[in-house]
Amino acid sequence: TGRVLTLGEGLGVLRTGSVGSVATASALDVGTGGAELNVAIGLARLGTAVTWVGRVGDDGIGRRVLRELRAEGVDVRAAVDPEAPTGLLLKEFPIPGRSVVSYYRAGSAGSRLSPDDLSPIHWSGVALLHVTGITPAISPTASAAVDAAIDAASAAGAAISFDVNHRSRLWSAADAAPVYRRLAQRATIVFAGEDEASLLAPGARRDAETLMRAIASSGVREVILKRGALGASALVDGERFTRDGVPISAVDTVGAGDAFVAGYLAELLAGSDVPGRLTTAVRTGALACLHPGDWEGAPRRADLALLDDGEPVHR
Ligand code: KDG
Repeated sequence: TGRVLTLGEGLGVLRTGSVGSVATASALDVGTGGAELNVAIGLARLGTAVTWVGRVGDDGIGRRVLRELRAEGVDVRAAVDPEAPTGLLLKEFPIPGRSVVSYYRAGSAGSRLSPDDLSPIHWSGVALLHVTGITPAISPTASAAVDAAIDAASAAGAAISFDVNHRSRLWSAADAAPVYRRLAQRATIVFAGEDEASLLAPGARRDAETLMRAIASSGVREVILKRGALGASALVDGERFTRDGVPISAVDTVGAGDAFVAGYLAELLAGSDVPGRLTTAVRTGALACLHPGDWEGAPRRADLALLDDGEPVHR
């Protein structure tokens, strides 16, 4: 075991209550999100000690981000920035099960993350650093913070987990791909969707095995291919594993990948083998799809069994 450390932007999430558009909705639900925040909460719910590092504005949304993280048992190392607002994300559901996200985050407090924000961190207790491809997209200083975190974590002997998380609304694939390749080369564990894997391994044939072997060839020990409803594949120390998805009817898939990562990493740190890690990961990912929020559906350990249990009512 040991602590996970993650860093990134925490956002307010405003979403239509059900199918609808902000153009006509009369009310919006308020929540929070941000890929690394989602992973941190997912881990905390599964019993893994986790620290989140980030910056929020001196505003209600920023206070909400910090409250939610603390309420969920995440250790928070956050700066409150009086000079910039907390960023926002708008989520609309044009048809059932389909989500459309818009960002209001340019110049946000979270994007002012920099290597200085890491100075209070004691790396000795950190077993694993988790970063995503979103943080380098939001600003040059945030990108530098990711590199500085990898430097410090590597020096402390921690494992490095990298989830590509390509966001085409933040930067182009052409700009992003070299950064993703550089981060993947420094990682112990890489998570990618199939399209993202192609960014890491340009020119490789697009079947799972070829993509995973191409990514592993740069020295990555564990490559995990997230395949959404189809489940996941992994290549760990040269050995291939697959796990089918869990059939559910998705309300909102935003955040499912983060819950999947939390499930995988929680099991890794608890000492589970690769099949055990994948079994939990596809379940945490599936359960996260059942809630319209970005992390609220992420399960606690006891909730994992809900997917097997036909009982509609527990009394
Ligand atoms: O993975 C879910 C995230 O995408 C969401 O919570 C918001 O971090 C976010 C982003 O940049 O899209």
